[in-house]
Amino acid sequence: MNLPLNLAGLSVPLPPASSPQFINLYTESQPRQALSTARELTEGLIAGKASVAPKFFYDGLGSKLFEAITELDEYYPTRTEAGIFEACHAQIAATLAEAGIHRPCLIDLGAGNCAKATALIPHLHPDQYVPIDISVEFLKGAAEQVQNSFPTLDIVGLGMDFSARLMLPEEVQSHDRVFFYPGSSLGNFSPDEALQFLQHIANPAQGKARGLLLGIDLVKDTVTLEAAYDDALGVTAAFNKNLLLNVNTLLQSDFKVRQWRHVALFNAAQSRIEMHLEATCDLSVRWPGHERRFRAGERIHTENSYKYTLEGMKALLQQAGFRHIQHWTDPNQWFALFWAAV
Ligand code: AVJ
Repeated sequence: MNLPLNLAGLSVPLPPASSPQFINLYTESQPRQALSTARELTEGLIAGKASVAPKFFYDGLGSKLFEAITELDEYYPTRTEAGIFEACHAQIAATLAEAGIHRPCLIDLGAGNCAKATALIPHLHPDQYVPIDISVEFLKGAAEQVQNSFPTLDIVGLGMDFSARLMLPEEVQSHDRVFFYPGSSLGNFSPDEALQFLQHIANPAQGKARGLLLGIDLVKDTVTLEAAYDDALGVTAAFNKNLLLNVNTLLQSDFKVRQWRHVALFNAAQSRIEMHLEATCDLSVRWPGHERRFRAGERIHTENSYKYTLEGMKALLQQAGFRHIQHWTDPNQWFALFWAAV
């Protein structure tokens, strides 16, 4: 907090805050959270078609592996989105100003290393910056870096699993909220779930949002898409397999990483990249109270990453209740940035 200090009637500003506020609402160490996580993982693992939700990629190492993915040649989304921001930040700032939003509260959903917001903050001049991520320790470090770059910015970091429910504490400024959902992370939801999530943000009584700045990956040729999720170096394979190590920690299970193979494919009918882990031999996994056998070739579904068309995303945003929808894209139309007002 940057409150003025009152000395003999003189108001002397304090030096800038050196560390951001941080509120952790996702505490794996708390028995209640640990129990519901164990239930969720068990349910997915004992199902006929086994699955683990993609939020379980992001332990400390997972967040670092994802950061490495964003630097790969094959992984075009991060680079392409950054290019759109660079080319269009003045138009984006003008769009917000036209909507009467001058000092937004920028709420960064799945902020990770906060790199995208760091590039945007000098152009949007937020009053408050609220990075949110499930990877709590990683986010703490990133929020401190942002504070170093912008010493006077009011930052409220939130450790939170917002895929379940987006509930913001009262420390988050309630006026001029702009939700920032970059990187195409909305693509992890099915279109139905995405609609529900967007409806929640667009509902004035719930999100108290003025608008949404959304980055979304677009449908393109299968070769480009599949290469982005199966890179030559094997970083995405490591990112996918690391999920098993995180599950071992959370569930006390005994997955052996070497028994699994990374699979990424574009499911054109559903317009989504799918990632799976495939058993390379007959094997069994044990955790307290359970055992699951896998046949060689059997898979655990770990991620869907839906790809949209410009028209499809515009329709979804309209259906969710947003207005004045605009978008910016790169010359190849590989990625799009949408503005949607409430
Ligand atoms: C963080 C969900 C946007 O789907 O492209 C990257 C995650 N998975 N490589 C994506 C991811 C494999 C990423 N999102």
